[in-house]
Amino acid sequence: EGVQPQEYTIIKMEVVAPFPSKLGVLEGRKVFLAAATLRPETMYGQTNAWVLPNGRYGAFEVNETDVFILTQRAALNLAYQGFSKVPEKTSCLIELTGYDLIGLPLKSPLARHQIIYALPMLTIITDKGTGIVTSVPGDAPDDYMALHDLKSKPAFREKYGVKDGWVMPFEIIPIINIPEFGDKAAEKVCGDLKIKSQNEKEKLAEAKRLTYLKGFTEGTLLVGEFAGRRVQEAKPWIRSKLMEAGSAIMYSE
Ligand code: A2H
Repeated sequence: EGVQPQEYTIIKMEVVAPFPSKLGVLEGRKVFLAAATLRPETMYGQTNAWVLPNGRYGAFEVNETDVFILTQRAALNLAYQGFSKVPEKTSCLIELTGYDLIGLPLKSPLARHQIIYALPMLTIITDKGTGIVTSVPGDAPDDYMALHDLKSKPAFREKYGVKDGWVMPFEIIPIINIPEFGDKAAEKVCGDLKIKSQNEKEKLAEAKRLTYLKGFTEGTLLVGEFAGRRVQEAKPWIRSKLMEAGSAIMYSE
């Protein structure tokens, strides 16, 4: 845990019915994978969600209507921030693992594709955020490499039961221009640093450092309602719009 509180936007990625049998008890409810992000302005570039295959998740009632899938730890934090059916307690309908979530079809706010899929990422940390991550491979080096691993390694897809149709149709979406790195900053920086897979943690930390600051201070949006605007300017606007639409909430830890 850091000393400074981290302010995340939780993006509500709706699970599209009919649900698989593992999620059968949730049928008829509004169920969301709850993804924690620091970059709500990048949601135009979503290609999938990430889950940790061996991660332990649960489906929690956050109010009268909505069910969030996330870690128990995040559910308890949310309960103390006003997001639980039972004040200051979690209300878990069913325990799940990441394996149960792989392949779920999702409808995510601002995403270009009608449906995107939950896919395995091996570097998710379960004691940070919600344990669910939304994937923006144009801008996030971790997302770019994890999607690259799935696309380029059939054996990796097979190992986790990932169907080609959940991965192959989803190309990188250019959403932000950074003068030094172009329109697909993550691809450019991962290439420059010769990163080979999602497991190269030190190189990826460097790639994140290079893109994250420059993206915020020098980036310009290429798509959506705020195309042509600076990232710095558009970020709070897009976050507010997502919250007003009921597609996102704020979460801190
Ligand atoms: B970011 P910080 Cl486009 N494990 O969202 C691993 N990574 C996680 C996570 C977890 N449990 N929870 C959140 N994250 C990711 C978008 C994005 C992000 C872009 C560019 C950079 C970026 C799309 N993925 O993060 O350690 C989420 O990915 C660069 C740091 O709390 C979240 O924001 O600082 C970010 O890491 C939170 O990281």
